Amino acid sequence: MPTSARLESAYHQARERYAELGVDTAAALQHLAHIAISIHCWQGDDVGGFENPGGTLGDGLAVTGQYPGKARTAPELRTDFEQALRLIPGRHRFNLHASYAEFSGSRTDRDALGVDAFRSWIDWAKALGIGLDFNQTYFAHPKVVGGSTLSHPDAALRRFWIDHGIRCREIGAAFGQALQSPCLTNLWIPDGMKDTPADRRGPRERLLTSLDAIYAQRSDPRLNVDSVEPKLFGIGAESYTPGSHEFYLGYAVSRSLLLTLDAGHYHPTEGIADKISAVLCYLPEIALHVSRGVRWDSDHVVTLGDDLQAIANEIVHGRYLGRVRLGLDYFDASINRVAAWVLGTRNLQKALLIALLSPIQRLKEAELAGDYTTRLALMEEAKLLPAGAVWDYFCDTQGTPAGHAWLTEVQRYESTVLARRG
Ligand code: RNT
Ligand code: ZN
Repeated sequence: MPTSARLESAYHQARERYAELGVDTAAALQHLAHIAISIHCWQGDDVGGFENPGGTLGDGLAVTGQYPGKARTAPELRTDFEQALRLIPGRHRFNLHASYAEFSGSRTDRDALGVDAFRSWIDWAKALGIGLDFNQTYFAHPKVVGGSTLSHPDAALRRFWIDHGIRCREIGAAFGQALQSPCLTNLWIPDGMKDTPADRRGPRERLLTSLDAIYAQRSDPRLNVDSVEPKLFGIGAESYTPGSHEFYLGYAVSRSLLLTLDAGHYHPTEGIADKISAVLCYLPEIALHVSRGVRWDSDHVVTLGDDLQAIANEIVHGRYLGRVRLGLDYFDASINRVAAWVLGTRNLQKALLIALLSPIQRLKEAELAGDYTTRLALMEEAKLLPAGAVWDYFCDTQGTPAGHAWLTEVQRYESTVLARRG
């Protein structure tokens, strides 16, 4: 039997099995096909960027691994991402950082960045028919002083970074305009203290004032939407970060911004899944950085595990799909980087599919009736339902490889393209 026919017959069996539980697989696939994930540029080159070739990362971020073939230039990164896209079903977005600016001739520092440094990215995204998202870059720069940017005691230094934030929001709006798709411009800063601070208030109040200067001008939400990303701790900032969860939650609610929940930014056993329905009581929309911390905020490639499934379940079962902007945030330099993109994105899609295929109506009914036995029994039964057959069928009908066939494509790309890089 040809592969497609085999996948289709497995799908038909699965469809019947799900129908017995009141689950409509066709509706699930229809939903899944429309979920766009914002895929991060920085997995492709170990968060290097192109603004300052050979620069070091630091400032709270660390990438480990020496896998050969990383993208050394923006054109290489684009080609690699195009290869990843061919192996990921659906239509997605690309999430750039300001440090991925490309200069032809004179360079501008981050406080004076303009959309011209991103023209090639825009033209490329337009040709691919995808939207762009954006991130302000407050790391890997000499003006990160003593680990601080927007909360630094020096007003001139803060001003530099405020101007960076303003420029990035303008660039985000230009992306939105050029691509006819609103850009999410995210802000994360590395500011913090390695050891117990004497003053927790000062940096927070300075950060608040800096943020108010960055966000003084409202964006047209049809072009650009803004989000702020909290973090509890970081490398070299183990004891204190001014931009903690409470700080930014209050900021986002009071200033009508989005909040970005990053799965690696909390205590090691604290997931973000349970935060979604809480925060969405107060904010119309949030953004996610789906990531995987192993013992710390290590940004491992996202795998299909309990934490990821809990996030997907909350979004889907809470009917929040239209209010959560899904993005990925991880960087592993120890494996093929195109594979890392494909793996993490497909895993998030699989988790969303499993959530869409869950017999949630029956589960909610059992819960409302106080029948927690049925709730638990059905939840456990659902774990072995044939979601894999539905996923394979989805990949196939979307014109992307089903099962692990994508890996052969990555290996071919590695030997013909990546292995030739110095
Ligand atoms: C850092 C934040 C931030 C970065 C990217 C590169 O802990 O998660 O989102 O990972 O901006
Ligand atoms: Zn993040």
